[in-house]
Amino acid sequence: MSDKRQRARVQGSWAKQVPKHSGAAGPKVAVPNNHQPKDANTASGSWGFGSQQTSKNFEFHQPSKPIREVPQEKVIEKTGDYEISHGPSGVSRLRLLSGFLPPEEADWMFSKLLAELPWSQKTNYRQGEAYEEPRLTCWYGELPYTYAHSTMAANTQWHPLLLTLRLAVEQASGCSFNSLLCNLYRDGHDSIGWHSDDEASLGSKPVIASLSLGDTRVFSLRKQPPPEDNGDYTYVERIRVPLTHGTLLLMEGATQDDWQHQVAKEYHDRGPRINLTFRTIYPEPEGHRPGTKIRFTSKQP
Ligand SMILES: O=C(O)CCC(=O)C(=O)O
Repeated sequence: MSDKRQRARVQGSWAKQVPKHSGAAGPKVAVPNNHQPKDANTASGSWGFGSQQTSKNFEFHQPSKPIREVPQEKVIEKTGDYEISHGPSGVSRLRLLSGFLPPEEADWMFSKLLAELPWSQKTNYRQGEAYEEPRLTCWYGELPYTYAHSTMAANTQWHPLLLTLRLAVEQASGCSFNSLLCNLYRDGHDSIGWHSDDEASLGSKPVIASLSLGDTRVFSLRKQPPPEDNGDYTYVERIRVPLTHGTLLLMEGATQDDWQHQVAKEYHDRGPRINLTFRTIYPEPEGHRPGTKIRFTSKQP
């Protein structure tokens, strides 16, 4: 290759050839000898091109906004009580009871509920557009349940196994529940998007008891961003809780005010999973639009 072609072409003229090992670290720039930085504190970047020479100094300015770090996601997988935040609405608490159901019991309960519950796919609405939820559900209680602009009629005749499980969950949690949302994730492609269980019909600071059967899925939580972040979740705290066969998870206190949760899709093999979320539903006041959120987030697919 000719000497000329080996040189870099810069701004319409051929720059001087740079020695291969200049010794300095970092990206190399052709700096003529008579334009070396004068002082170590000034990052001086100058390029001279024959007769048209320019000189520019680059100074370091402290960024006006503090540098924010994305907090590392926490993992909760051991049985215990976890205060996951304090404020702005009070204490948010998770209580995890791994192995709440012994595996052999959880096995036959899973098979029975899979075969005998009236599973169906609900149609929700977002901005007037209908979409099918990516999972199957059924709803038990005295009252219908409205979210995502569609209402689930209540199955008032509880399956006997669900009554047994409700009693066990009430004894463990010290709370009573009048309703149950059953979710069936047929495989890893079924999911539930980011949302809070904060419909007005659930009352203030609801306790939600979530019992998992079948394959493990990751239950994720993310903190609501402060108002000044305008709905940007980049810097919020995150927690992941792998929910295994027979595990009971209680969400208490301000968890539905200050956090959102989801079960994301997974793209490796996942078997079916049933999740039973026991709740208490209150009648909506007269003239109140069913499904109204306390905070204006909406249950996603
Ligand atoms: O499947 C789960 O663990 C979560 C279900 C859930 O978030 C819900 O029913 O609101």
